[in-house]
Parts: sequence; C-alpha cells; structure tokens
Amino acid sequence: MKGAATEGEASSSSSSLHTSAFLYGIVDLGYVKPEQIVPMTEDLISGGIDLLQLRAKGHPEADVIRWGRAMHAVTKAAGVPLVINDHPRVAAEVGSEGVHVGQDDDAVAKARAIVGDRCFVGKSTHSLAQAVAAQAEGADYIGFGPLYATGTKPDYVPIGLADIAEVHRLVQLPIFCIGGVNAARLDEVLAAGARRVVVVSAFLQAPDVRAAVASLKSRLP
Ligand code: TZP
Ligand code: MG
Repeated sequence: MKGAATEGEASSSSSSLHTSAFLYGIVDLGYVKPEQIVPMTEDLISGGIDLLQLRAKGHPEADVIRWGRAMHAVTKAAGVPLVINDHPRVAAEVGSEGVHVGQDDDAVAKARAIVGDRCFVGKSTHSLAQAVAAQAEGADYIGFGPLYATGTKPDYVPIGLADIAEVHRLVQLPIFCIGGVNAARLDEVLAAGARRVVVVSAFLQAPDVRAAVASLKSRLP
C-alpha cells in the first residue's frame, strides 16, 4: 500500500526524490516575467537546485504548456526533475517528471491517472492531519507549511515550526518545509527537524540567484 511506503519503497518515478532532492525551487510567475523563465531556470540550476517547479497561478493552460516545455528543455538537459503546479494535463503534455497538487486541486489518484506512473505526484499540506492524509492518499512527497507568513501565499495562516519534528515521525515520504524559508531562517528550520526545504521568493529576488542557491544548498544535509 502506497500510504504505508517507507523510505526504501518509493515508486520508481519518485525514488530519486528520497536520495537527491533536498533543495526545491519554484519558478513562480508572481515574481518572474515569462521571458525570464528560462534564464531564471538556468541560474537556479547553476546554483545546484535539486528539484524545480513551474507555478503559474491564473495563467491559461496553453501558456503554462509553452512555458513548461521551454523550462523542461533546460531542466531535462541538466538532469533536474521538473514539477508542474496545479495542472496534471499540462504535466502530461510537457512530459515533466512531476506534478504538484494542493488541497483544493485534483486528488492524488486523479492526478496520477492523468499523468501516468512515470510522473511523481506531490501535495501541499498545511497541518499534521493533512500530511498524514496525503501519505495515505498515495502522494510521493509533501510540502509542509507555510511555516512563516509569506507574500508568495498570502491567504494562508503560518503554521510555525512546532509540528516539523512530529510530521517527520508520522510521514515517511520526502517532506519539503515551505513558506518564508530563507538563509536567515534556515538554521532554526533545520533545528526544528526539517531536512528538505522549498525556497521561492528568497531565490527569485536574490541579487545573485546562483550564489544564493549554492550558499543555502551547502548548509543542507
Ligand atoms: N506553499 C506553501 S507556502 C508557499 C507555497 C507555494 C510559498 C512559499 O514561497 P516563499 O516565497 O519561499 O515564502
Ligand atoms: Mg494548486
């Protein structure tokens, strides 16, 4: 049963996440203009990002497909898995390695039925109960947050750091702590028990993206 999978029993499409994905970056169209998608992707990769997502809230699917294809040409050549946010059909069109769904999006099983077994499925969670439910639902990884208030997801109440240790006891999937994570907060996030993080605005707004990624990555396990 997928929900009972241990670190050693991941599906083939997601197994590399367990061993190689600690720093997750998101190319978010809230920060990045369409013409910057490819250069930003290149900068994040050159800094050593392990996993990348395209997040284009409110844009037509046809645009997301076009941007996803352009981004995938770069990520694929670099061997970095690409995740498409919100849109399993776009992920299938693009041939991305992953798709990410939120609490209000398609269920994991529905997303998986669209993208097929070669594509892993991640899910956003905002509480211990949602994290446990996502594991039982068969997600391949979870996002857990927002830890801090963040302009990237402004409508969400931050959950703080207190449940990070417990979520790692309850959930055996890769857990990416997300929301307001930056270089100044990384030590306390790791001290709270995080092993993997997602960083969005702190990278996309950095004066030197490559250096910001490389520096933060050097501090992860
Ligand atoms: N999900 C939970 S918080 C968040 C998402 C997509 C945004 C994280 O962005 P930032 O800029 O790193 O706070
Ligand atoms: Mg969503």
